[in-house]
Amino acid sequence: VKHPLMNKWTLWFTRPPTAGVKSDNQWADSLKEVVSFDSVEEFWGIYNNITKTSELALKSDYHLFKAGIRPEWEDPSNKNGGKWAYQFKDKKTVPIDELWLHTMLAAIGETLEKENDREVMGVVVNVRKGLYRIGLWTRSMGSKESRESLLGIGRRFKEVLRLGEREQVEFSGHSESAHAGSSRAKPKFVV
Ligand code: M7G
Repeated sequence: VKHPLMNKWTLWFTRPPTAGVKSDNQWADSLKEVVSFDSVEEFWGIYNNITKTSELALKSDYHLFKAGIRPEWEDPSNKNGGKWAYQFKDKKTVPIDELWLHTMLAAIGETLEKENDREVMGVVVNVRKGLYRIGLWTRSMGSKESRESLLGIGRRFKEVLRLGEREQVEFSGHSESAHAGSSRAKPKFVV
Protein backbone atom coordinates (compact mmCIF):
# COMPACT_ATOMS: atom_id res chain seq x y z
CA VAL A 1 0.00 0.00 0.00
CA LYS A 2 1.29 3.44 -0.88
CA HIS A 3 0.27 6.52 1.03
CA PRO A 4 0.05 9.34 -1.49
CA LEU A 5 1.41 12.79 -0.72
CA MET A 6 -0.57 15.90 -1.54
CA ASN A 7 2.16 16.95 -3.97
CA LYS A 8 4.90 15.33 -5.98
CA TRP A 9 8.41 16.37 -4.86
CA THR A 10 11.87 16.37 -6.41
CA LEU A 11 15.13 16.05 -4.52
CA TRP A 12 18.11 18.00 -5.91
CA PHE A 13 21.74 17.98 -4.85
CA THR A 14 24.47 20.59 -5.21
CA ARG A 15 27.74 18.81 -5.60
CA PRO A 16 30.70 20.77 -4.26
CA PRO A 17 33.15 21.92 -6.94
CA THR A 18 36.07 19.60 -7.56
CA ALA A 19 39.34 21.14 -6.40
CA GLY A 20 41.34 22.51 -9.31
CA VAL A 21 38.51 22.27 -11.83
CA LYS A 22 37.31 25.68 -13.02
CA SER A 23 33.87 26.20 -14.42
CA ASP A 24 32.25 29.28 -15.97
CA ASN A 25 28.91 28.41 -14.55
CA GLN A 26 29.63 26.80 -11.23
CA TRP A 27 26.06 26.99 -9.98
CA ALA A 28 24.44 25.34 -13.01
CA ASP A 29 27.15 22.70 -13.32
CA SER A 30 26.86 21.69 -9.67
CA LEU A 31 23.09 21.41 -9.40
CA LYS A 32 21.79 17.90 -10.07
CA GLU A 33 18.27 16.55 -10.10
CA VAL A 34 18.25 13.32 -8.07
CA VAL A 35 14.80 11.74 -7.86
CA SER A 36 11.07 12.48 -7.67
CA PHE A 37 8.44 10.83 -5.48
CA ASP A 38 4.83 11.20 -4.48
CA SER A 39 4.30 8.70 -1.67
CA VAL A 40 5.39 8.37 1.94
CA GLU A 41 6.96 4.99 1.25
CA GLU A 42 9.04 6.27 -1.64
CA PHE A 43 10.24 9.15 0.53
CA TRP A 44 11.58 6.74 3.19
CA GLY A 45 13.14 4.51 0.56
CA ILE A 46 15.08 7.48 -0.78
CA TYR A 47 15.89 8.98 2.61
CA ASN A 48 17.34 5.70 3.86
CA ASN A 49 19.65 5.47 0.89
CA ILE A 50 21.16 8.93 0.61
CA THR A 51 24.06 10.48 2.48
CA LYS A 52 23.15 12.24 5.70
CA THR A 53 23.60 16.00 5.74
CA SER A 54 26.13 15.67 8.57
CA GLU A 55 28.29 13.52 6.29
CA LEU A 56 28.28 15.80 3.25
CA ALA A 57 31.31 17.79 2.13
CA LEU A 58 31.44 21.56 2.55
CA LYS A 59 29.51 23.50 -0.14
CA SER A 60 26.98 20.71 -0.63
CA ASP A 61 23.23 21.40 -0.60
CA TYR A 62 20.08 19.31 -0.63
CA HIS A 63 17.02 20.96 -2.13
CA LEU A 64 13.56 19.41 -1.87
CA PHE A 65 11.13 21.22 -4.16
CA LYS A 66 7.68 20.63 -5.54
CA ALA A 67 8.01 18.78 -8.84
CA GLY A 68 8.32 21.15 -11.77
CA ILE A 69 10.01 23.92 -9.78
CA ARG A 70 13.77 24.28 -10.05
CA PRO A 71 15.50 25.26 -6.79
CA GLU A 72 16.69 28.52 -8.31
CA TRP A 73 15.75 32.22 -8.04
CA GLU A 74 15.26 32.27 -11.82
CA ASP A 75 12.43 29.71 -11.82
CA PRO A 76 9.11 31.43 -12.66
CA SER A 77 7.64 30.13 -9.38
CA ASN A 78 10.50 31.62 -7.35
CA LYS A 79 11.38 34.81 -9.14
CA ASN A 80 8.96 36.96 -7.13
CA GLY A 81 9.57 35.00 -3.96
CA GLY A 82 11.87 34.77 -1.01
CA LYS A 83 13.00 32.52 1.76
CA TRP A 84 12.92 32.03 5.49
CA ALA A 85 16.29 30.89 6.77
CA TYR A 86 18.19 30.08 9.91
CA GLN A 87 21.93 29.49 10.32
CA PHE A 88 23.10 26.91 12.84
CA LYS A 89 26.58 27.96 13.84
CA ASP A 90 27.17 25.24 16.46
CA LYS A 91 27.93 22.64 13.80
CA LYS A 92 29.38 20.09 16.19
CA THR A 93 26.36 19.93 18.48
CA VAL A 94 23.32 20.75 16.35
CA PRO A 95 21.27 17.64 15.43
CA ILE A 96 21.22 18.69 11.79
CA ASP A 97 20.11 15.32 10.38
CA GLU A 98 17.06 15.31 12.62
CA LEU A 99 16.24 18.96 11.94
CA TRP A 100 16.53 18.52 8.17
CA LEU A 101 14.40 15.36 8.32
CA HIS A 102 11.74 17.21 10.29
CA THR A 103 11.88 20.07 7.80
CA MET A 104 11.37 17.68 4.86
CA LEU A 105 8.53 15.87 6.65
CA ALA A 106 6.82 19.18 7.39
CA ALA A 107 7.14 20.13 3.72
CA ILE A 108 5.85 16.88 2.19
CA GLY A 109 3.24 16.51 4.95
CA GLU A 110 2.04 20.03 4.09
CA THR A 111 2.12 21.22 7.70
CA LEU A 112 4.10 24.41 7.01
CA GLU A 113 1.17 26.44 5.67
CA LYS A 114 -2.60 26.67 5.85
CA GLU A 115 -4.58 24.42 3.57
CA ASN A 116 -5.44 27.06 1.00
CA ASP A 117 -2.07 28.76 0.93
CA ARG A 118 0.25 28.03 -1.98
CA GLU A 119 3.38 29.70 -0.72
CA VAL A 120 5.79 26.83 0.01
CA MET A 121 7.97 25.99 -3.00
CA GLY A 122 10.66 23.94 -1.30
CA VAL A 123 13.21 23.55 1.47
CA VAL A 124 17.00 23.63 1.37
CA VAL A 125 19.93 22.68 3.56
CA ASN A 126 23.37 24.23 2.92
CA VAL A 127 26.58 22.78 4.34
CA ARG A 128 29.05 25.63 4.74
CA LYS A 129 32.23 26.40 6.59
CA GLY A 130 31.22 27.02 10.20
CA LEU A 131 27.49 26.63 9.64
CA TYR A 132 24.50 24.72 8.41
CA ARG A 133 21.68 26.81 6.94
CA ILE A 134 18.13 25.53 6.53
CA GLY A 135 15.88 27.56 4.24
CA LEU A 136 12.24 27.51 3.21
CA TRP A 137 11.40 29.11 -0.14
CA THR A 138 8.11 30.86 -0.74
CA ARG A 139 6.34 32.00 -3.89
CA SER A 140 5.90 35.62 -2.82
CA MET A 141 7.93 38.06 -0.82
CA GLY A 142 5.60 39.80 1.53
CA SER A 143 3.28 42.15 -0.26
CA LYS A 144 0.24 43.25 1.77
CA GLU A 145 -1.72 40.16 0.72
CA SER A 146 0.95 37.57 1.40
CA ARG A 147 2.49 39.04 4.53
CA GLU A 148 0.29 37.24 7.07
CA SER A 149 0.72 33.89 5.32
CA LEU A 150 4.46 34.36 5.22
CA LEU A 151 4.68 35.27 8.90
CA GLY A 152 2.59 32.21 9.81
CA ILE A 153 4.92 30.02 7.76
CA GLY A 154 7.93 31.59 9.45
CA ARG A 155 6.54 30.89 12.92
CA ARG A 156 5.75 27.29 12.00
CA PHE A 157 9.22 26.84 10.45
CA LYS A 158 10.73 28.09 13.69
CA GLU A 159 8.84 25.40 15.62
CA VAL A 160 9.99 22.70 13.22
CA LEU A 161 13.58 23.83 13.79
CA ARG A 162 12.91 23.81 17.54
CA LEU A 163 14.23 27.32 17.99
CA GLY A 164 13.63 29.21 21.20
CA GLU A 165 12.26 32.67 21.88
CA ARG A 166 15.62 34.28 21.56
CA GLU A 167 16.46 32.87 18.16
CA GLN A 168 15.17 34.47 14.99
CA VAL A 169 14.45 33.13 11.54
CA GLU A 170 14.93 35.74 8.84
CA PHE A 171 12.99 36.34 5.65
CA SER A 172 14.56 37.92 2.59
CA GLY A 173 13.42 38.32 -1.00
CA HIS A 174 15.36 36.42 -3.67
CA SER A 175 15.83 39.55 -5.75
CA GLU A 176 17.77 41.07 -2.86
CA SER A 177 19.77 37.84 -2.35
CA ALA A 178 20.57 37.68 -6.04
CA HIS A 179 21.95 41.21 -5.96
CA ALA A 180 23.67 41.30 -2.61
CA GLY A 181 24.91 37.70 -2.43
CA SER A 182 22.85 35.49 -0.17
CA SER A 183 24.68 36.05 3.07
CA ARG A 184 24.64 39.85 2.90
CA ALA A 185 20.97 40.43 2.11
CA LYS A 186 19.18 42.38 4.82
CA PRO A 187 16.19 40.48 6.22
CA LYS A 188 12.78 41.88 5.32
CA PHE A 189 11.21 40.49 8.45
CA VAL A 190 12.09 38.20 11.31
CA VAL A 191 10.05 35.98 13.66
P1 M7G B 1 24.15 30.09 -1.50
O1 M7G B 1 24.45 28.67 -1.74
O2 M7G B 1 22.71 30.43 -1.39
O3 M7G B 1 24.84 30.61 -0.14
O4 M7G B 1 24.76 30.97 -2.66
P2 M7G B 1 26.36 30.71 0.38
O5 M7G B 1 26.78 32.09 0.02
O6 M7G B 1 26.28 30.49 1.84
O7 M7G B 1 27.15 29.64 -0.30
C1 M7G B 1 26.06 30.82 -3.10
C2 M7G B 1 26.19 31.22 -4.55
O8 M7G B 1 25.57 30.22 -5.36
C3 M7G B 1 25.50 32.52 -4.94
O9 M7G B 1 26.25 33.65 -4.69
C4 M7G B 1 25.27 32.28 -6.43
O10 M7G B 1 26.47 32.48 -7.14
C5 M7G B 1 24.94 30.81 -6.47
N1 M7G B 1 23.49 30.60 -6.36
C6 M7G B 1 22.80 30.23 -5.27
N2 M7G B 1 21.47 30.14 -5.58
C7 M7G B 1 20.43 29.76 -4.68
C8 M7G B 1 21.34 30.46 -6.89
C9 M7G B 1 20.23 30.52 -7.77
O11 M7G B 1 19.08 30.29 -7.41
N3 M7G B 1 20.50 30.89 -9.05
C10 M7G B 1 21.78 31.19 -9.47
N4 M7G B 1 21.95 31.56 -10.71
N5 M7G B 1 22.85 31.11 -8.66
C11 M7G B 1 22.63 30.76 -7.38
